[in-house]
Amino acid sequence: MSKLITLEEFIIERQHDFPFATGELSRLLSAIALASKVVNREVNKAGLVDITGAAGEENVQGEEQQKLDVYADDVFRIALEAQGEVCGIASEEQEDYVQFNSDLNSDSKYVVMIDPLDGSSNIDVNVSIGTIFSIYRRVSDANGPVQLEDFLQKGDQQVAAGYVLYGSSAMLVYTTGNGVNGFTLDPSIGSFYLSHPNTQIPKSGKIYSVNQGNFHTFPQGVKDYISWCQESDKESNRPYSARYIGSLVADFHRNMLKGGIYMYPSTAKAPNGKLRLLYECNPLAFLAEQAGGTATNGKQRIMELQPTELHQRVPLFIGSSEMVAKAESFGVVNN
Ligand code: AHM
Ligand code: MG
Repeated sequence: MSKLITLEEFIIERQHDFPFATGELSRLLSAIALASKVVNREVNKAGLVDITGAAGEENVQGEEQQKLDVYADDVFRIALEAQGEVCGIASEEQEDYVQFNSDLNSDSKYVVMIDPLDGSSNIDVNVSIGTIFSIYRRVSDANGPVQLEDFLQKGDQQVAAGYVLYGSSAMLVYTTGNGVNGFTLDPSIGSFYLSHPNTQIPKSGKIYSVNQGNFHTFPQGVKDYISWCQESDKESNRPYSARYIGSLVADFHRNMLKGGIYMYPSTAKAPNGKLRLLYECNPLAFLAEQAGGTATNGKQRIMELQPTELHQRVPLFIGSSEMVAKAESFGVVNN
């Protein structure tokens, strides 16, 4: 039997790859892994206990919140605060960022951006959901309170990012800027094991993922690209297959392993697309690029966009580099 490598062993082994390595980032990642196991346990129980269903509140974007969203948000916040390496977090589920005030956190160097449970419309129907996280070094004075500017950094400033996929297996996939590595949870032992070392997105693929129900309100270039994906052409393996789970983490993960493009363009209802730059697009863009793929808003790299607000939305085209370039060539930004 080849040697199994646990996530914790791997994080420590790779610590020296990280430019500011002092063990803090390693501990931070371990706290995220621990919280994700707790959330995974609840996700797995969701069909058994009466935990699913709307919590009766709307989140800051006016969307209905599910109970597990609230639960996951609490679990990650509590784990990150208790662990002490983080001075504040911003969550898709909270209107404003949260500052951690305890002695443990007062001089911490990191802030975390998190979408605690993405794809929440899939909780009730036993379909994969995910957590997405993004880690930055704070830029404000370490002796004062954490500031909005600590959270409004370009994606290029991320020091680590990753996701947890609660699927047929739970997986944690992350990068610290030295490639992408994936770990699969052995639920009987409660450990993540390295299962997808140095993951690379194929340069091209046969899958396009988009909510085609919005077709009529997409920019003309997106419509033209989709029609092109559906045309027959032996040489370029078309028609492509359409695969859309409606859970970004699951769609992204599949495309990363098999090759493909995921798109959430602007629509009539959502002129800037639906997805959030800080909680969803930047972390996945960092992973995509680290795996050899691309992430753009249709004309510019996601990670070079300057955020102006916490819950900013942006169109997203992400996945295999040749496919994203092809989509862009159709002029997929707003008419
Ligand atoms: P959420 O953060 O409210 O769960 O929304 C994000 C999700 C993504 O996971 C998914 O790709 C997309 O929204 C699906 O949206 P739509 O139903 O409009 O296609
Ligand atoms: Mg989300």
